[in-house]
Amino acid sequence: MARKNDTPTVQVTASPGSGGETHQQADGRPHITTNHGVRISDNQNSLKAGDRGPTLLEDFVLREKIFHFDHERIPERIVHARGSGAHGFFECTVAIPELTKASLFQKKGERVPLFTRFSTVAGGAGSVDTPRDVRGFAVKFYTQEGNWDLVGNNIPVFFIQDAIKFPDLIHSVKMEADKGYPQAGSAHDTFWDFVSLMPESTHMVMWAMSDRAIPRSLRMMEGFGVHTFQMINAKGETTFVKFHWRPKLGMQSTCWDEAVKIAGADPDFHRRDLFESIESGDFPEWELGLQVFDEEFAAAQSYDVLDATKLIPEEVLPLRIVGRMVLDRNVDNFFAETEQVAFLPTNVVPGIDFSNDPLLQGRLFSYLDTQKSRLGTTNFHQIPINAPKCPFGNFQRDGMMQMMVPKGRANYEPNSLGANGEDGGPRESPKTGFATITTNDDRNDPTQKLRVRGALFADHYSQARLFFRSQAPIEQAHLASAIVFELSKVALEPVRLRMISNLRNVDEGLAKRVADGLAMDLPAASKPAKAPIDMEVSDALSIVKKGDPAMPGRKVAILFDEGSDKAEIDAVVKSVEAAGGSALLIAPKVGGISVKGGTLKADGQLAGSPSVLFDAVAIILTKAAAAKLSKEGAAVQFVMDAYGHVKTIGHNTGAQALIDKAGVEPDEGVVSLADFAKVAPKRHWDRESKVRTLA
Ligand code: HDD
Repeated sequence: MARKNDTPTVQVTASPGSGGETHQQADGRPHITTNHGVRISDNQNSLKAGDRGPTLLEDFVLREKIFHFDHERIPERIVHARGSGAHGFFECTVAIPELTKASLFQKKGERVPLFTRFSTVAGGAGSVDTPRDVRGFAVKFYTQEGNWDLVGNNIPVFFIQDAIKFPDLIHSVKMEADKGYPQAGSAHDTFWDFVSLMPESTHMVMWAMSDRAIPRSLRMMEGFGVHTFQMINAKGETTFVKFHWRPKLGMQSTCWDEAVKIAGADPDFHRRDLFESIESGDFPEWELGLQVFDEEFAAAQSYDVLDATKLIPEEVLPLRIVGRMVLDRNVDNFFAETEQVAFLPTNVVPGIDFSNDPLLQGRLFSYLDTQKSRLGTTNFHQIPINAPKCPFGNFQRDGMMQMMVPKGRANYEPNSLGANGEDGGPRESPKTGFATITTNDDRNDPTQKLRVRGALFADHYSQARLFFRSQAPIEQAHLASAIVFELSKVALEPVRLRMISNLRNVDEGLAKRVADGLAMDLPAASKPAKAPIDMEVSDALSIVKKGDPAMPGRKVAILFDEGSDKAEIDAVVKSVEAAGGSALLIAPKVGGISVKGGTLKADGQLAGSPSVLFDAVAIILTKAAAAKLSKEGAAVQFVMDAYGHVKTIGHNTGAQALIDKAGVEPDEGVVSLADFAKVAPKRHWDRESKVRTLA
């Protein structure tokens, strides 16, 4: 359930036992073990049959080691594969409660931890750091209200206006599909072909061909949220906002010739620069600036603020600096942290919201999807670098690599398990939970984004009532009995009561029958959100009212034994088959049984072919066989069940003793062999009240 994500410590070589001396060598070093904790005595030699013999399959130490190695890599990011990250913090330098209720902006001096990853876009994970390319600038704030990911670039605009063009853009810029090159560069046919056909890319091309695309250091780049976002304050007032990161060191770029030479001299130039500066205590720092504006401002511009290929010049709308980001800790493990970090533009916190920018809207789909593909499980949020640092929990369960062990049975909501003294799990927070800003970005458009259902959806009972009232009496009895049975299995009395309260809105008679069946007092009716109405009864909703079933597709059993009349048996088989059913012969023994007129083999042995497997039964016996089978439990049960399950029973006069023994009373469903096929598929519901009590 809800848990706090403590800073993870990963012991690569230590036994994962209780710690302490027994898990350490004499010199204090931990034992090397298998993944399952077994100490390894020799990590240098595999197990062989003799000193020059083949390696043995038995060597689980070798196999586990190679197996794990074989699976070390995960799919690299489809874009931004090459990246470098670091831990740090965000500090609010100017509180802005008038703009947003987001907790990280409420108090000057307040800090939240964060993780930032910078990246190139086009190249693979092992490509060089200094191609001419856009740089990713992604920040994950671990706030007390959940993670906020600001997934931006070092350029304030983008190539395309609509996310539907993103796969085309990326296909065109990455290495060409047939050749597999160039790596990490846009200087090739397909990229320029694409942008030449996409006039909306022109602005971004200016930026991408500028010195911004060959930064001197990751520490010397600006960052941008690119899109227009929204903020909402505690009073519910909203505003548009664009986010900017400003490097304390100022901006600097390389010369192109320099960038090319650095690629050869030090392919890891930026990664090394970031790592070493943090290692030496020279912590990179950025200011967070906001461009804040309203609908009136937006409407007054010559471009659409929802268009990600446009920026708002600072001279028109100056930045308001509200905080700073300091990166002060390198990762302990590149893979566990930088590679596994999963940024999601959908990660917003109360106080921050999206706009209708169609590029942003598409991103809201894409990132969650890609993380499943990259990290292999919907539980990627449990990986320490991705997990919130505030308590979190819900009713999502299971999935690959589940690390949590939730207790109890509350894995759904609503539930009333808490009233029973159980842990009912977490609940919605209507006041403090994230609530989408309802107004449309175009405030003149009355359409609202709402989590609601239309007013008529509130009628929950009229059609339940229609269904119940449309059933034949026997069907109503079955339905009531079924609820009685199910609720009798419910140990939580308030649940039974609540259910009966609800049933009173369906049909008073039904509620009463259920209450009686459970020997409970009838509780007050629950108050429906909308009072039910009486709809015209519909016979089409009833099985019984649709008429008697026909023979095709039905199975009939013919019980016989030694001495039975083959002619009688053949006649029943023929009539059943003629009507479209299938007849199967059942006898105490399956091999050749001598009957009057020949020998017959049975399709099923009596003990293994109870009458529940058939739609109707015919019993064709001699008097002697009937007397014998009356002492045979399987035979008596066969008939008793057919009777109890209100099936048609056809029989000859010889079978009477068995019929009587099974307690069969004459009714329209107990017939002679001559009439059998006509009524065989039918259930004789009038009989049911004689064989069981229904609610
Ligand atoms: Fe994206 C990664 C930035 C548009 C789909 N994107 C990714 C990363 C950054 C950006 C910085 C790397 C995050 C990391 O370090 O792990 N992307 C942007 C910006 C965009 C943008 C600033 C436009 C303003 N992206 C964009 C669109 C789509 C994507 C329109 C798809 C419709 N982006 C992805 C992705 C990636 C990704 C495929 C690959 C790896 C990942 O998400 O985690 O889902």
